[in-house]
Amino acid sequence: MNLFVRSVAFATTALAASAGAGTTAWAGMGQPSDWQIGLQGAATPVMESIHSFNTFLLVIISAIVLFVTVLLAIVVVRFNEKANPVPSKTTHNTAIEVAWTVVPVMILLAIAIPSFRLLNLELHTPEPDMTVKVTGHQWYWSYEYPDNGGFSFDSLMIAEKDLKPGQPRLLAVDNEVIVPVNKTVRVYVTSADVIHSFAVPSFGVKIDAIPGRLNESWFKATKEGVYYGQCSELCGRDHAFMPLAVRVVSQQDFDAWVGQAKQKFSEAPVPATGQMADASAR
Ligand SMILES: [Cu+2]
Repeated sequence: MNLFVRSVAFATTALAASAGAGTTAWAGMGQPSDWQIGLQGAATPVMESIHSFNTFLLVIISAIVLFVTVLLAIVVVRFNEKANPVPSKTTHNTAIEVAWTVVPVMILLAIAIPSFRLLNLELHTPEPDMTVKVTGHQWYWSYEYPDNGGFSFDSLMIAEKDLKPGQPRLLAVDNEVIVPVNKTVRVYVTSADVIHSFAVPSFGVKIDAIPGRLNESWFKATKEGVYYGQCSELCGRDHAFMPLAVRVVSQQDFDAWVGQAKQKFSEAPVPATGQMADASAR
């Protein structure tokens, strides 16, 4: 019995430790990785908070699982018919009844407080440094930079046969969203046709793109790099083929890109027609 309890304790602790570590050590940054079991790496303060909350919950649920397993083991071993032929007829125990009401309430409170704090962080955009407007289409995204000259462009997935080395399959796009590092970026999200969802796991952002409505979210990327996401609301035939790619660069590189982008995207306004002429490529 002691050995059993000890092995359950060991297994649960190991599971909690490995899954907790998985959120940072094993998970990809900006994209999924092989054998990943945790969340993607955190590139914004919001995602860092999501990581901590996730780890906190994991500790709580591991402790509960351990506790219930131990109780169950005690019941099975000590109170089976052979070990305990004459069962007690006890029906009430005030102390235990108060405890099993109060303790779960305390646990729920301990979860609710950081949970609401996290929701508040996600939902209240701090004073933004710039805005990007994101529009979902069947089946691609378009982006507009109202604070940087108002240019806009479409962003389409690169077909598998056209991928360059290092570009991830089903995630790489022709025109990435470029944003400066350590700047608060407000995203306005809407849709031109059906409901899509703008989601970048490493930023901790997921918000629906709804036709006729303007949703708002924000992120402040603290690490340079490319962060991928996917449409996260089933939107039709090519739902799986409208990835999001956000490249976080230094302010200097961002300014240089804005200069080029203004020219590039104003010269040839891209007609938003069905881009899936090469659907056979996938
Ligand atoms: Cu979709």
